[in-house]
Amino acid sequence: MNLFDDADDDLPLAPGALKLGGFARDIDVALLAAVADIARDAPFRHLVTPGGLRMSVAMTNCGEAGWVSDRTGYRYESCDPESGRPWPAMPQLFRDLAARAAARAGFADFQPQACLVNRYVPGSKLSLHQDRDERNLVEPIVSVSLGLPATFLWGGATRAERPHRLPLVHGDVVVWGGPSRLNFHGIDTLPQGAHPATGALRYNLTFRRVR
Ligand code: MD3
Ligand code: FE
Repeated sequence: MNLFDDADDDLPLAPGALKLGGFARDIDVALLAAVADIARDAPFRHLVTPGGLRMSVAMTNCGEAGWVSDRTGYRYESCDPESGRPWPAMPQLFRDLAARAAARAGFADFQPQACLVNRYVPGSKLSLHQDRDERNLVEPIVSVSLGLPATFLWGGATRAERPHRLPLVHGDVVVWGGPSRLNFHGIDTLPQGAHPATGALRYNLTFRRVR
């Protein structure tokens, strides 16, 4: 008997938004190996916000476009500004996972263009924000959590709404589409911890159509 079984259920969060508990757990080793490959080509870096603050989350990308931030703003770029080369190709394993998850949430034929890879250490956080740098707001965003558990902060359509708190653990996948696509959201300060697959790290992959 598994008393924690409900963590692996499909959990509707809002119209168009569905948590698939543990959906990526059985391919975790391959996903993490692919992240390591990507980071060899396009190393994790701490981007600077337009306001001049260094982000505590380290980021890299793969796919035909990658999200970047600097003093001039936020945008998607087809080349890594650090190397001047195209971002690493998106692994087929990533494409297949994103498409399978999206399909299960009712979004057929999802073909992500960009994968932003976030890396958290204990103490890192992602302040409440909206994802609105994508020209395509019809397709969902698919997110995959690996490593240390985190508390996802899920706000409403305005910054004023106090966010709900949702635990995200290793292998969880969430498909964010429909009316909640523009909701404010973030990740609370990551607690100390150690995970068998990642040590003292949390990774999050987000798959997007951006153009
Ligand atoms: C809800 N990443 O990269 S993933 C981000 O865990 C980001 O690193 C968080 O927010 C992370 O922009 C959360 C879940 C997520 C991603 C995008 C969303 C939830 C979302 C866009 C709209 C609504
Ligand atoms: Fe976001």
